[in-house]
Amino acid sequence: MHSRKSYWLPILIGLPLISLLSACSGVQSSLDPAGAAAQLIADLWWPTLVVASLVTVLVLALLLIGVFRAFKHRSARPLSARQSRNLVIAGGIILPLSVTIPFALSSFSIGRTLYAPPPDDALTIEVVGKRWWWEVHYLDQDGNRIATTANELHVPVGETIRLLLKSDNVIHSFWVPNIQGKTDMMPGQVNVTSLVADEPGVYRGQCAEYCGAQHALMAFLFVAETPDEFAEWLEHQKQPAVTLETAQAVQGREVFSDSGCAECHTIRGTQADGQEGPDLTHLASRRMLAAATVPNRIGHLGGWITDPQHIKPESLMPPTELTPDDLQSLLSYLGSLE
Ligand code: HEC
Ligand SMILES: [Cu+2]
Repeated sequence: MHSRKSYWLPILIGLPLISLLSACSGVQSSLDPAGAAAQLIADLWWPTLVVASLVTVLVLALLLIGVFRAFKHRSARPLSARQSRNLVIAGGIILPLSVTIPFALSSFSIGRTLYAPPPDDALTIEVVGKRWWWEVHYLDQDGNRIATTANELHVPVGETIRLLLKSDNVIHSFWVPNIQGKTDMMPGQVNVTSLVADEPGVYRGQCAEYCGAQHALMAFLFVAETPDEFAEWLEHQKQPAVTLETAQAVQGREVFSDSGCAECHTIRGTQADGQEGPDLTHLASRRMLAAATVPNRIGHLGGWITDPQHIKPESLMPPTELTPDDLQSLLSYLGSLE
């Protein structure tokens, strides 16, 4: 018959193990690499984990042996001066150096690879850290902005991408754990980095430098797709907003310009040219709203417009009071911006 004890032991060991392992995969995990840089980082991380664990076990074992001996043989003779010295040289100098030097060297060499300058003709994307969202510009070979979007970065797989990282406010940090390491976004400075996505997929990027109230909800989606899909997407993003087909959408465009939205938001191809908030020209083509905080569905969109402070307290978008009719038209307009 099983005793209570034999039943609990597997649970006690198994549960933490399962929760530990679940951190090894997913759309925001540096242990589930889908890009060359993330692969290098993971390749360094695993040996570090193994060696650091062994060192911890070794140190704790020595400590326990010492404590045990001290209690058991109170009268035991202390080590001779020579033995003590050898112990310090071996355990205090040789062992730590032989562990840390190889790691320092490989970390340095990986760092050099990670921050190697991208090729001159690489596709260039400018990302600006905002409070608390991401402005994204695609540049042509001459550095002109050809398409602007927000909170969703698309890249073709297998191609080296040059990123120009900026901020016009506080320090943010650009990080897509599955693809690359963190790079800070500093006001008054352009940090250049590069990345390659190896596998198509949708990953989650996260601001990695505390930047104020909504830092935790400053995320974005990183969409790696085939070169054909990417070219099609970019071509579409370059276009101005679609022509409106329903009377309700036309009415919604009026609501948009009469309710102050246009002062903060740009919709290319219309009068709206505000700069404070995300470009909404192709809002309906995005998967999420408000820096990957809520899914881009009509209910969430309505909730966001009437009360953004509920979804992201202290966010820089004010609430807007609208009649139900106006809200419906506005939602129908925004929903048409594919
Ligand atoms: C004072 C400036 C301001 C005004 C006015 C304003 N917004 Fe915004 N809006 C913002 C900012 C800033 C954000 C980004 C908030 C965040 O994610 O933290 C935003 C985000 C959004 C988003 C999410 C976009 C995305 O890519 O996720 C939508 C949609 C939106 N606003 C629609 C509207 C509509 C519709 C109105 C008018 C009823 C409006 N906004 C009025 C500043 C403004
Ligand atoms: Cu930030």
